[in-house]
Amino acid sequence: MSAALPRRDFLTGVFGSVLAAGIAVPMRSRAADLTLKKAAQTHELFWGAAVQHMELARDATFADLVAEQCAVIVPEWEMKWAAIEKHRGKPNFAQADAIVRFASEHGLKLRGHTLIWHRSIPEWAKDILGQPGGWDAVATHIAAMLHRYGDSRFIHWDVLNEVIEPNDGRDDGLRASPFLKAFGPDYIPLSLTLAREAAPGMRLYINEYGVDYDGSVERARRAALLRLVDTLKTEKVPLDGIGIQGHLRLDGSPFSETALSTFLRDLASHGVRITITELDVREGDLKMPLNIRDTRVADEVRRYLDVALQEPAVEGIVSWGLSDRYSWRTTPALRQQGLVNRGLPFDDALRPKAVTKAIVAALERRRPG
Ligand code: 9MR
Repeated sequence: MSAALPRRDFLTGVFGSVLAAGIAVPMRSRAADLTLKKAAQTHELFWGAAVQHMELARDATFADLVAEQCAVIVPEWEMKWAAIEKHRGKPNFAQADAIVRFASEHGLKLRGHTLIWHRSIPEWAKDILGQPGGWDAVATHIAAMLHRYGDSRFIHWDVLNEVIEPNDGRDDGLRASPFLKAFGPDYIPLSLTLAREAAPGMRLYINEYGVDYDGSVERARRAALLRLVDTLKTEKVPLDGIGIQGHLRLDGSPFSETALSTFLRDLASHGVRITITELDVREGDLKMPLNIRDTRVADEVRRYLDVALQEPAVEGIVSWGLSDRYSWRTTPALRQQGLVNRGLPFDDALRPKAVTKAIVAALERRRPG
């Protein structure tokens, strides 16, 4: 692939190679017709990306790429509790609203992210969670967010994020978070129930990380998450979906196709839908030749999506960022050294690369559900 190839010609090329491989897909007359959004929609999936409001406001070319490639956007941090309610009782929705406005201006849907996360608790709330009235603060937050953002502009809400942590040593594998310490494991069904009351039509998700590979911790995480879903479903707690974050990495972590596909099947058998919610790849060596790096990233994503997309309950994919220009993986320290992690669909210059092609090809291999 030529790095200089314009985006749309590249995607036409992808389409051409899919046709050459003998897979019947309709030929499009306009190259721009094939985007991640369209490739996903053809297979009844959605493509989305996490974005930050300032990227959209300051970088028009990037904003155009988001509108062109995504059906769904996810606020990367603007809807988290610590961002919304820095001062108790004085929520500031301006940054979150900016993302919602961008979505409606461009005909995009949103995934809400996230109501209850141990890493985004306002300072004032940390102090009161365990005290009388602590639960009221949580409940007020859930209700306020869903009254404002619980309508049909949103396809899902991640009510709870990262509630599993086997390393915390509990028998149930739940994270010993400030929420669990203050309210016990019931905070999970209580949060979901409040979310259902506040937004009866919303699809409610639990979002989890570290379930993709096949090391001992990942196995324990998968088992704990399945147990949690089983309990919640048995108790008829409102839960519609499980988000699998899909933060991949090139560090040689063991991967098992069978373990991943069995896990997704087991989840689906409990009647939940599944979204890959935070897809990206953490590279190891950022100093290797670009073509080798890009091939490795593409291979990792292909191997993962080829398993995940064969599960009919998977309804969509969200990448955690759309371009390497804006990725939490490229820390300020890396950027300062002139290094950029290349783990997202488009590169730093907003050009497609090997992974873009791998994603489109994996989407094309999705069997009809
Ligand atoms: O990428 C997000 C980063 O910009 C924020 O500063 C951070 C704290 O809000 O959250 C990051 O997103 C996380 C996501 O919400 C949950 N899974 C892990 C993501 C990366 O840390």
